[in-house]
Amino acid sequence: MPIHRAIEPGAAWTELVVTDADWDAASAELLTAMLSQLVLIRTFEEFVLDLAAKGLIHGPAHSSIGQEGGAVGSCISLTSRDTVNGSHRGHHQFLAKVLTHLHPDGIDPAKPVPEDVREALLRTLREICGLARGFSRGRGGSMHLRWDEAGAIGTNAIVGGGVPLAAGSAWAHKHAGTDAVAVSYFGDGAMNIGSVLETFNLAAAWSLPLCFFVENNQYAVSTHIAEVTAETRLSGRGPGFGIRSWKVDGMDPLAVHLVLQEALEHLRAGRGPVLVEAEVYRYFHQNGPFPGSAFRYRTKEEERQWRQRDPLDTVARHLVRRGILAQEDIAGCIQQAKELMAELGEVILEPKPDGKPNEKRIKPQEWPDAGIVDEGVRGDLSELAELPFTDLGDHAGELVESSFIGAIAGVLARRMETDPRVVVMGEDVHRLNGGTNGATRGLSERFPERVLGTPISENAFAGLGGGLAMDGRFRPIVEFMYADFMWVAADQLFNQIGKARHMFGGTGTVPLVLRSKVAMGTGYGSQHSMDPAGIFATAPGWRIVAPSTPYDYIGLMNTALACDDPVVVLEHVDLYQSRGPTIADDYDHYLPVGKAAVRRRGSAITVITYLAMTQYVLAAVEDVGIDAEVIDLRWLDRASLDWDTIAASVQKCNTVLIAEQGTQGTSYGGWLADEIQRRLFDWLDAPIERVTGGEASPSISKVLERAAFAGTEEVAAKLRQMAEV
Ligand SMILES: Cc1ncc(C[n+]2csc(CCOP(=O)(O)OP(=O)(O)O)c2C)c(N)n1
Ligand SMILES: [Mg+2]
Repeated sequence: MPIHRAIEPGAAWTELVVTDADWDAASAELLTAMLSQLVLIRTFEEFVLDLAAKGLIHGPAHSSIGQEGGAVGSCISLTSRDTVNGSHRGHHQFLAKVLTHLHPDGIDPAKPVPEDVREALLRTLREICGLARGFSRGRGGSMHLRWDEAGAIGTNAIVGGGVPLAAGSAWAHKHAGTDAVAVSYFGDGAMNIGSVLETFNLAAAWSLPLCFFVENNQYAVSTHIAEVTAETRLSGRGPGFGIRSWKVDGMDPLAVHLVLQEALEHLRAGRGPVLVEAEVYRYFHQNGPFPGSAFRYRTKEEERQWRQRDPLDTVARHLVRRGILAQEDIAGCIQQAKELMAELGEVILEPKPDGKPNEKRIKPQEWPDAGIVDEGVRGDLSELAELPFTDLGDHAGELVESSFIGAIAGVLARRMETDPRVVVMGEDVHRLNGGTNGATRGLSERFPERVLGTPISENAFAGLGGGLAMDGRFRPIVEFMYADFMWVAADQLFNQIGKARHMFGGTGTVPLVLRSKVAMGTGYGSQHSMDPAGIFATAPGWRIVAPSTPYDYIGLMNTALACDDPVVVLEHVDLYQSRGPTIADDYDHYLPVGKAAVRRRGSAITVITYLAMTQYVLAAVEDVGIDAEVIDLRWLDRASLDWDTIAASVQKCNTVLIAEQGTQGTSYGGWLADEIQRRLFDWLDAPIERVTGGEASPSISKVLERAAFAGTEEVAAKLRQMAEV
């Protein structure tokens, strides 16, 4: 008979329960500060729900009424340097962080509401209503609240989507040598999404000062927690990842505060992440002014029972019991908050012309100017203004032949040497003599703290890189072993990193470089062979560079690293072993944004291409013996395309071929063809032609793989066909 030995998890998992003695021991200042915050947040949200009921909130109004105890109890002991982010239900956490930032010693409930609090509430209200003077100029609204100065680094509409970003903030706190911490708030529903669990693991592996704070309100929209997980005690997830975990009554702000005291001690001492599960209850449905029971997924009786545990009432009761405040003081404090919200409403609302009595509308002058709709998808590049841009022909120095892979390792090493903010991360980048291709050769020996071998968790480490970039103290370079993995990390790349600058109203920068390898032709098959350019080009926010020579790699990487936008640097395995002229011992030159290279002058056909296809196009042109002009784009995104070079060439040749290797479906050239014919139709003598791979993603079989993508032969055939017409 085998025997079973019980195994204890390495990290503790406990429930903290407060006693009356704890309530007696709590300072009057703490309890009055809690009361002020609870009243302001509750009253603010009641006002928002009132606006929603009147149809004055465009989009969802996810109220947290009932759940304020978790937010106030946890934020009240954070400093302004500590950071918090949250999810779609984040008004309470955002406001608790903002109020603590403005008044770390507490707001006196007996005094008039301070002017800076009034201003912050108005700005928050404006943001929730989508108005020009909101924190993000009305672009983010209720689900994207950010005020960096207060350490509120952004709420998120993707369930669990903000959690990897918070890990980036925590990494920055730790490696900047501070004892600041990050807190990431999310719901019970988020506990089952990969990016959250990936981040548990990553944060624990790297011992980051990150508090995972789950508000377990038992429901995700109308789905009860017991329907979607077998272990409903969510703090039990922590010990499996080696994370110290607590369960606490989140309806009790003092209990949450006491847990946070313990958690903060753990975090600030550098002992790694913590998980706090706060049991809370939202009084209303997912969204809007009706209770959940109105939608039949829970009962009125259940709601009544939870309301008896109301956090505001609890704090008020103890304040009165201890003789710190009288019942009238509390009523006065609530009344004052109501009057304040009514006043703030007057600032943004006016009677609706021809409306019913008391019917209101947003004052027209409060709305943003529709003309700014596309402003700030990327930055204005002013950060590059002082850079000395040069191209190969501008150098007087000696030219030497260098390998492409050597150029990558060389420029990365040089930047890490000159810029302590540069951090490299990815799978195996720290081993194998420079990762799987040698691109990071020698870096981990020289910069062990800044070359990070990651777990296989693309969402977590791409998101961590994103959070690090948004924090601003570091310049992350994230490596994806294969470009296809962008689908694995799609939320972080496209919903978070790509959209952040615009969505938050241009209030921050996202200086992230993503190195992404195109491995077409290596026999790695359908899931390791894509060219991601077409996807990045059609998603907002990214800049894309596609270097085809070692010199260009150095110049483009340097510019990408200096740029405050996220930039994907495409690398193609066919180029790694190629060689080309570079400047001897010079890794400090920069290529300008938006400058293509004309690799061959000609007048018959303009061929537009990029990355490894450039060499195949040049070979095809020689084969066919046609006088084509070959443009190597270098910069592929909508904002950085070199329209001067393209237009001059089209005006000369009047015929265009766009050549790329990858599949038709995710092709880069489709939208470019559309754009060229819109801009330059009068100069075109024939429809724009394109060469792409087939519909299927390349197979493993060498024959089928070669048939799936385009190369010299396909370009040559197309050029012959075009020449015949
Ligand atoms: C990835 C993703 N899936 C689904 C949704 C739609 N959605 C928004 S909130 C929500 C429920 C989230 O529940 P929970 O995490 O428990 O937070 P709570 O609303 O209870 O605060 C869902 C399904 C989303 N925004 N993101
Ligand atoms: Mg929930």
